[in-house]
Amino acid sequence: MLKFWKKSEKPEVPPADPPAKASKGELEGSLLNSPLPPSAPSPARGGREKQINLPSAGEAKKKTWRERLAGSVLNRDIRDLFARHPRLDESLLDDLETILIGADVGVTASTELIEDLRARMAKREFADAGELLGALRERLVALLAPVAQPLRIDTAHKPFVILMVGVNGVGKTTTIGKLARRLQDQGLGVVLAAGDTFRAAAVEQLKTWGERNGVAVIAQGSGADSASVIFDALQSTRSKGADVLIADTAGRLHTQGGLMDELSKVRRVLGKLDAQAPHEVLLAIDGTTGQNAINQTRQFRQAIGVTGLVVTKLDGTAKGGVVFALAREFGLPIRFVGLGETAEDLREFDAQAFVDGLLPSSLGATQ
Ligand SMILES: Nc1nc2c(ncn2[C@@H]2O[C@H](COP(=O)(O)OP(=O)(O)OP(=O)(O)O)[C@@H](O)[C@H]2O)c(=O)[nH]1
Ligand SMILES: [Mg+2]
Repeated sequence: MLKFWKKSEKPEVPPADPPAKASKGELEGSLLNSPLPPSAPSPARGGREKQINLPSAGEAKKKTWRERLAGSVLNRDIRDLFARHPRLDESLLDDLETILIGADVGVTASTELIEDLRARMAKREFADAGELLGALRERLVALLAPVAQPLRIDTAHKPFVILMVGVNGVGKTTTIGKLARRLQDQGLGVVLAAGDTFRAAAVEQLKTWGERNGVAVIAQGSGADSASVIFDALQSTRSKGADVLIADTAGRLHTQGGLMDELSKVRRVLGKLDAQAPHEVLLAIDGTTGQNAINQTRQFRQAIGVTGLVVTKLDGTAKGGVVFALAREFGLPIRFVGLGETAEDLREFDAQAFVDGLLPSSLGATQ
């Protein structure tokens, strides 16, 4: 974050197109960037001087939920549907149902949502298609609100142990990097365990992340036993007196029994040092995966007991709907969503901001 001190009352950089009402997630995201880094020069304090935050190269890319989610299939298809000047009739409901299912919301959740709208349309609750979209938005927020439960680091556990699991390439290691940075910014001492011992490159990836952000990474050579790396890391984190240990694990197919058993071993071994560890098992789900996300969640839940989800890669052209399917099917807390590749793109999950981003009310105002 570059900071300049100017006498001007007006920021030189206009705020990026905010939504009508800033959501909790957006406010929280912007506050993350507010503390003055220790290395920043101490500014001269004078009468009307005003602090202006200019984004650094990385932060310039930080976008609102709406900007990040605008490319989703759900957003695109509903925008197209409403742009065709829909009439408030059965065929609108049919088209909406097809779009929801096609965007991975899931057949059950989609049917329930449409049945509710159908009953209300029959009671003439909606004056136009825009009002129907408003009702759909409300139902979607209501579906997600119970699972929008932020990760709370209970400092009674020292360290608080987070185990990151998921299938190959979903964004586990990247999410660990982003999360470490976030927790550090909150003043917590973080240590990372390179528990993905399958590939040397995985250890390097985590080490690079640690070096860049000044976070200690506990690793052994590739081929080491994952459970023993994580066990050593817990001992070492304890002796350092750090607050949080985040352990990476190798990506595995939820159908690979042997590898899934390895996760139970990690839990068992950690339990020897702290009966309650890991305190959080975060399952990373790739937001572009579709309905397979349901199978993955079911299997990882059985194998290791998932306590929270991170849905990654929802930026770009993800369908967006899998978040609703997961919420309806499991009711597991969704801790974070990944809306891009930089540290700032890991956002605490916010049901209202997510629905606003996917389906802005303006989509219904096109008739
Ligand atoms: N666009 C986007 N890319 C992401 C996001 N999260 C992760 N990625 C990218 O996804 C790719 C895979 O990320 P990794 O963190 O290596 O995934 P992993 O689950 O650790 O992979 P394995 O260790 O091989 O199982 C990388 O190119 C990341 O930059 C996200 O939220 N948005
Ligand atoms: Mg990895």
